[in-house]
Amino acid sequence: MIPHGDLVARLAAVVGERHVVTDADVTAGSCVDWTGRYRGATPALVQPGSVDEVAAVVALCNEQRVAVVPQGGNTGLVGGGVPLDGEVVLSLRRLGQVGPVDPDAGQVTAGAGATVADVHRAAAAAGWAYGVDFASRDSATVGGSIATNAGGTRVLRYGDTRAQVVGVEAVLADGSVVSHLGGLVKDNTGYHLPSLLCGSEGTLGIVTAARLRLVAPAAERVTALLAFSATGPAVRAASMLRRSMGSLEALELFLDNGLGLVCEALGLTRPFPDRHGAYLLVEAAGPSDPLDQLSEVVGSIHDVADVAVASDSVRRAQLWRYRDGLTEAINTLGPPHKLDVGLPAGRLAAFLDEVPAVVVAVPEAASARTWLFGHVGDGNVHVNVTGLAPDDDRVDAAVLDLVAGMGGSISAEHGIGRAKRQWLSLSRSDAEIAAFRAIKAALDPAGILNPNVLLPPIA
Ligand code: 2HG
Ligand code: ZN
Repeated sequence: MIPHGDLVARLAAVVGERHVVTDADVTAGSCVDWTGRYRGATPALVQPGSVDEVAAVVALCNEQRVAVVPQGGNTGLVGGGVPLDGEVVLSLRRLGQVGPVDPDAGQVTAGAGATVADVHRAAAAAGWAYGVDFASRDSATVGGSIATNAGGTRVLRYGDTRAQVVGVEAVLADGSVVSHLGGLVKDNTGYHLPSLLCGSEGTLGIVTAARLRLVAPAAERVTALLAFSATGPAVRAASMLRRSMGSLEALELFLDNGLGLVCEALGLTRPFPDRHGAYLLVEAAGPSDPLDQLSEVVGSIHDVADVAVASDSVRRAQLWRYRDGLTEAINTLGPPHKLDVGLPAGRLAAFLDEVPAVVVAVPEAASARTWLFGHVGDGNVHVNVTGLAPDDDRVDAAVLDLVAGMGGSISAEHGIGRAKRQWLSLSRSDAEIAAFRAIKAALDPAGILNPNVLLPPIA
């Protein structure tokens, strides 16, 4: 292994001395994930300012067999973007360029370090919209959202990040650059590298820019919070809303304990005088006001216990705060165990009802607290458990077993990262994992690109 000082000097020769940070006090924020559950250390945080510099850094690390963790806004939730094994951290934040928007195609090319909010702003300024949105939009980057194939609240309407990526520019492990940013919608010329890189968690290449498709902006938007006595009626109503309203853009579920926690942690007033078992946050958007249609559909759902409706942006944002504040509010209780899972629609209500009992049945978890919420329109539940030791993964195992037993996925949208790699076989067959390993070996033979995530270690 190259001596530390030599590596730092050679990295500095590529990106400039001030863009190689070795002071542990300064790198500390890049070495711990957003939840505080995953914490490591790095010999160097490298901040290249161009694709050529990224390529030169990666080529150097490949030659010297130095492992690299790419990092964007560091908002990942599965320990996949922090140096848990002393890797070099390669920050893409300086590649933050966006635009110009191509007004004819409705596309924009964005650098990996641009935030998702930057893309929203650029799209809106040109009369378009970006189809992916989630609460960490102001920090999460385009590169990170592609590496994790981020989902969020609008997958229901526009699909996940993969569905927005028309082309990518990426640096491969040997330092070569693949770039296909022309933006052709139909282009059947071989393997689709954007699909491969979306969700690859930095293990196959480092995305440096992407060509993103934009969508038509909605002139009118309405948000409603519906209260139900329990999860069953809420899940049934979600399915009915999907069937009845083509303008549906978001369909989010949370339970009463989560609502109470958000109100307490963020100082919000409860939305309804009474407490209810489950809540659905519904948003519809389109060229004409969806309020009448939403009111009619909600009026036909017999077991809605209470409703709050908002059309103006201030009141809509207040309703969203009850949902978007959950992650932040849960973190006030200490590092949570986060299990982002996907269930077949028909098993969703049963899963939501069974999880809390499965958690407290685990040894030493009797006083753990379970918080359930998520994108119910996509069958995506965020199981958060607090009150557990960060490295005690018995609850994780029990919940993921339950998910797999119900035919679900152990990761709906956050990825596998470090958190779930030991359970990959619950969702993927031996043959699939062997194919993953073959792809990894072909593209990164020295194993330097985020080598400790996604694939389980070979025993
Ligand atoms: C969300 O939907 C994010 O808010 C975070 O995916 C989920 O905190 C979580 O578990
Ligand atoms: Zn989510």
